[in-house]
Amino acid sequence: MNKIFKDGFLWGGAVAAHQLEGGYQEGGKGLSIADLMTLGDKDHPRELTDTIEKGKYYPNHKAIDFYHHYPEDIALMAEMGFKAFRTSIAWTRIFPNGDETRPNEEGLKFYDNLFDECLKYGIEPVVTLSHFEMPYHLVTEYGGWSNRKLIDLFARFATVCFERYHDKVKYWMTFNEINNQTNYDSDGSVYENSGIKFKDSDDREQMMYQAAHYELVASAQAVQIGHAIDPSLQIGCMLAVCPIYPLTSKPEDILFANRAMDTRLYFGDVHINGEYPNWLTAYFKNKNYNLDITDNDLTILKNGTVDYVAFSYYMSFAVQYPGHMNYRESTDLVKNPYVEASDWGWQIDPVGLRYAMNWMTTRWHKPLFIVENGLGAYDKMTKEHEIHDDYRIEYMRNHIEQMKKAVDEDGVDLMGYLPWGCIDLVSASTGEMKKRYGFIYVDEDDYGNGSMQRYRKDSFYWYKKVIASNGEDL
Ligand code: P53
Repeated sequence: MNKIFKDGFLWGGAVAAHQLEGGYQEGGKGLSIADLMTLGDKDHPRELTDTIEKGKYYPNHKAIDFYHHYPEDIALMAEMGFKAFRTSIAWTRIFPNGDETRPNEEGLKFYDNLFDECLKYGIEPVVTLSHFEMPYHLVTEYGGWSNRKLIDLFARFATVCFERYHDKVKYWMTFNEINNQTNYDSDGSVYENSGIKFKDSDDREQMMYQAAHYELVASAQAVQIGHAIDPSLQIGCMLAVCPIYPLTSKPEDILFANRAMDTRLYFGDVHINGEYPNWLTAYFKNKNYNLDITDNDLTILKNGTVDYVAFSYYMSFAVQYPGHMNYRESTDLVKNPYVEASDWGWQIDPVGLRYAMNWMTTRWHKPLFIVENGLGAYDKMTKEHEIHDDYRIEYMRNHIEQMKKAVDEDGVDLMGYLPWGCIDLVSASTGEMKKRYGFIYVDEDDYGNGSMQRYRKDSFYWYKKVIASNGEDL
């Protein structure tokens, strides 16, 4: 038995409400931003429509119908030996419009049942409060997170969740991949994080920093609320970690790569240190950004620092100095000649995981929790209902090996490993079903056709063995 990973290491998997539940109008659920995103693909971004338009397909409406299948699905995860299962609470099941004063009991009940189902098998639920699915009403009536009022509405939602579930859920995260919106030129990323739809005249970068500030304050407030309700709760932040390398050893490339990484991960600095880093304060000043950041906000940030750092890891990036220090993700990334990429162009880099874990440990001195990792790939089911996904096994094996080195040789404090989309689900970036991550195959195509039957992939049996041996048998 491997002794590298500590006792109680949280092996399991991760999903998000809007990408698997379906039942988008059941149990009193309100319309979320994810319910208004059409199907796209790797060359065509998902459309963000204002209403549900006839003739367009919205994959999150049905997703994999986890809303009705969850007992069967959790049983399969238990069969793999899961110790933990990460999901999110759909804000719209609890507050359908987001600004009601009283929560929707039917929505609360659904998550009671789901968490009980996990606990029945000794599976620890790990819960994200906000994972790309705020109520759409908050977009139309408030302008999403460009509005300070969202801080209080989020606090109300967080309070209800902590009060209701604190006996069942110990591990929490506030905002999923809060730093994805660093790429403010991507309509989808800012919409998913902040519920903002830009007009042509908008200063996208400034608006992103303002929205992120309100979210960081809301997060810090939620940490304080959660700890007041139950001091034993572990509340983390959640970052999309894509380390950024300099393409060459040219000093300007190194300097710029550092700045790019600081830009993507300053969110972590605020979550963990409770204050903005100097370079960013200087940057706001030099850009003449007049952000609404009050003294009271700064106090809240200081008093609401997180207990651990949860992160996703899929890929690394590379940059070359573009002649200025203002990192712009939509234009500044270059291809790294040393790594391969997935069919969706995500650069596969297991060593980058070890690099990132070292970077974060040195910088933040907090326990780390890998709450997403995996390979989105096309799977084929044979006539015998088998799925030979050796490419996925190889991807994970290589990443777990680097994880071991980080813990064993570098002394990283790692809480667990929860690979993404442990059951096939709707892709966040493209809306496709065929970009699959699961150990469990769901017989459903991009348009929701199929038997919806679940099947064990080869990786299912492999991962079961990995968990049983605590990471020894890869
Ligand atoms: P999909 C971009 C870069 C890294 C992670 O992504 C990202 C994204 C946005 O898609 O998202 C996370 O489904 C996210 C999940 C998402 C998963 O990675 O686009 O937290 O919701 O499904 C994989 O292949």
